[in-house]
Amino acid sequence: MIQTVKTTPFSDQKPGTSGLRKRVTVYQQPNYVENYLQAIFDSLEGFEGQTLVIGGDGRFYNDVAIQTAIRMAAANGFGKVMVGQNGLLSTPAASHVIRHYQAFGGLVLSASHNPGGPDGDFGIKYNIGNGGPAPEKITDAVYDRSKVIDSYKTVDAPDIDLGAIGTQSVGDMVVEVIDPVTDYTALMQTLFDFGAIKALFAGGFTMTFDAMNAITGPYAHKIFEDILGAPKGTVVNGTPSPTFNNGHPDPNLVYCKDMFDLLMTPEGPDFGAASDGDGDRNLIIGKNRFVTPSDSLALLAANAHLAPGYRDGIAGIARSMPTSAAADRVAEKLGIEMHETPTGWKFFGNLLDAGRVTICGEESAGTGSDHVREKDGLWAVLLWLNIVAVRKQSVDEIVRAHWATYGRNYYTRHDYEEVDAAIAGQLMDDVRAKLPGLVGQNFGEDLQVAYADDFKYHDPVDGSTSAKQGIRIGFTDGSRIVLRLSGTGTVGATLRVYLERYEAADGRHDLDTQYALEPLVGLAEQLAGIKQRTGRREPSVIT
Ligand code: G16
Repeated sequence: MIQTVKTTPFSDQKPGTSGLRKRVTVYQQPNYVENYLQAIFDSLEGFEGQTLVIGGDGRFYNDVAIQTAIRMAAANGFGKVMVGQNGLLSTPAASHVIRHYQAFGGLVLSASHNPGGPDGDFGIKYNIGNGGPAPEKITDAVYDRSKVIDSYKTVDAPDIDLGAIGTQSVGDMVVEVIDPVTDYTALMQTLFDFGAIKALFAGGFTMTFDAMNAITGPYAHKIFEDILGAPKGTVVNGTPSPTFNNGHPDPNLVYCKDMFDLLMTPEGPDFGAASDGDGDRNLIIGKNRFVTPSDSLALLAANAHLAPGYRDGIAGIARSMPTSAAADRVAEKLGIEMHETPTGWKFFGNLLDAGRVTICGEESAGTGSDHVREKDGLWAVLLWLNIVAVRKQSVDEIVRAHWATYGRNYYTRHDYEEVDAAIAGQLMDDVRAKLPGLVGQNFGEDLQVAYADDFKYHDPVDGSTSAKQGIRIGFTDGSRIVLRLSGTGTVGATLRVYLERYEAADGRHDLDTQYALEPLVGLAEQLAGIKQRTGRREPSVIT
């Protein structure tokens, strides 16, 4: 029954920041999915008879790839596949299911916040037994294998009925279709004070949650409306659609502008939130107050003890390098470990497993904790609600009080998307070449370069190193310019410019962010010549 099918390698199956993301049309090439899956299985050892979790965000091509993955898992010797009903599992829920059922690993089928549909993006990511994205040691092996692969294994079996909860079989392998929401919801109930949040809603607190026609809809309806008692209609765009209803499921101020505008009006709700395609990112907006992801990380870390799951405090905090240093100040005050890692949730895994950090976060709208090994959009929303319920203050009041204690890190990211890859690479090389000469130089009245380097990470747990993780130019006053190329884009290169300026606790906290960062924007342009090289007059996206 097991078939070995001949194939020829593709040269472009190098996993990026988070798995292999490509246009759907690339994935639709004959054997493209099969090659990549076989390259993953060939890079793993010891899964004979073990369980593989499979889930996705419901985007176009999920159904096809899932059936292929099930047949190949059976042919490669897995004992069992657990798959979410209709192929659905949010990324954090998949991470939880892997951990909860002690699976060998899992396949997460998603391109996250990238658009879906026949002309959109698709992705496959392998997660290891701790529930987190495979570390570079594995993703490098997968890429190496993909370059020489000459056959894959599958079985001749009909499709599984993904709609039917319960057990079926493919060859000798058991396939269990599970409800995607149940286990995750139970986990959230162990972490947060659902009674306090319920009382908050019962007292008239209003919220709008935008599931962006993506995976969090079923989870959000269940948790916010059914369990916590928020009125029906609190969750909008709550039905997952293969094309995300032709939307762009990225919870930022560009794609959630209507929500932002609503929250800035007196008639708007008290709280607005959104999550992305696969449910791991979050957007938090209070009435009259957008909370930047970097600030959100710092605030959640500073207040986590107000939620039952973190009552005893947190062991440490980790943030990706481009994320602002706001969380560092919290860690310093709490006297706990602080880690700066490269971009990519996979780099937090070792620190979480070793118990050295409890809360992690990134400027790219991801926050999470040691409850799973992925960032978790709904977790962040629930922790915010828990904090608001206990402190009995608005989001705006909580944010201002935080700045008054720790100071404010003004922060923005300017993205230049779909830039010619060669031009972007040259730009980075040229800035890199300037770095040694920058230290000690003064720019304008108060910007003196304290350090300038290409970030290299030394993992304190397993001793591995990851070089060339982004250019950092730091100034003596705590300001920073960071430049790096995205590892999640699917066309050309995306240049990200991250800008940060620190204003002390007794300083000015009410400036417009773009205004506050104007000198640094100008300096980044002066050093990198972005406009002239790319021909762009302005960034594609400002977050
Ligand atoms: C992924 C990674 C994150 C990263 C983000 C952006 O998130 O898990 O760690 O911050 O991509 O990466 P880049 O700047 O390389 O595009 P997601 O939500 O896309 O899975």
